[in-house]
Amino acid sequence: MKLVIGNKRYSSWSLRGWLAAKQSRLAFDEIVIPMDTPAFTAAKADASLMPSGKVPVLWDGDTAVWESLAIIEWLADRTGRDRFWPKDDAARGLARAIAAEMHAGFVDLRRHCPMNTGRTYPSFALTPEVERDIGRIDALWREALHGFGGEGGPFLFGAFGAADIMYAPVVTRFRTYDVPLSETAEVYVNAVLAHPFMQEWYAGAEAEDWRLDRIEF
Ligand SMILES: N[C@@H](CCC(=O)N[C@@H](CS)C(=O)NCC(=O)O)C(=O)O
Repeated sequence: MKLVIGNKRYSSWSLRGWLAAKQSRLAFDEIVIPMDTPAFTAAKADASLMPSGKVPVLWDGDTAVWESLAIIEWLADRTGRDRFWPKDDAARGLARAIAAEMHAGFVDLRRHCPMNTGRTYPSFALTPEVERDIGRIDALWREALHGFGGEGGPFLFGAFGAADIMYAPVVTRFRTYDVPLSETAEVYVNAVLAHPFMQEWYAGAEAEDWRLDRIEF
């Protein structure tokens, strides 16, 4: 398999695809194409690399799978649902719902607080719309963590899985933008940032020397 992604410092959707590939435990090659470069523009026009013009894209042989949730589902089909989703029906229903809500929503948070793994902005001024997104995410996390988190791990549904993968870039944003959270959510943020896959991603981001002025404000 190969996974086409953007900059590790900035590409939040790429992080989701990459975490899904890591979580599958299947071997994959990583193709990093820095965004806002002629190489990225060329790749966007190349259907043999980026059929939707966006990253991430997972190539499994000749099959391309884009959209982070679709990549998770493809890999869950390949490796077994339990690696990604909770076994319990009620937990899995909630996990799927909150993963889908992340995929489709939280536009204000995503727009105003772009992912940047290399920076922190202490006391960042949040708009009311962004605060609404944050409040909703904090409540969803608490619902998952209080309902099912005791099953064996510090992640949303016990063990690290699809819901954590979908929210991992939000976790980085909460740290970058110094977002005040509930105690439960703060503990969860620390657990995700300490996960070995996240540490590996941060190290990769740190090693990059591409910088985008539109994000480094
Ligand atoms: N809904 C898509 C979002 C993919 C996406 O927006 N990727 C961004 C990078 S984080 C991208 O490729 N942007 C480049 C562009 O739109 O030109 C997913 O779940 O993967």
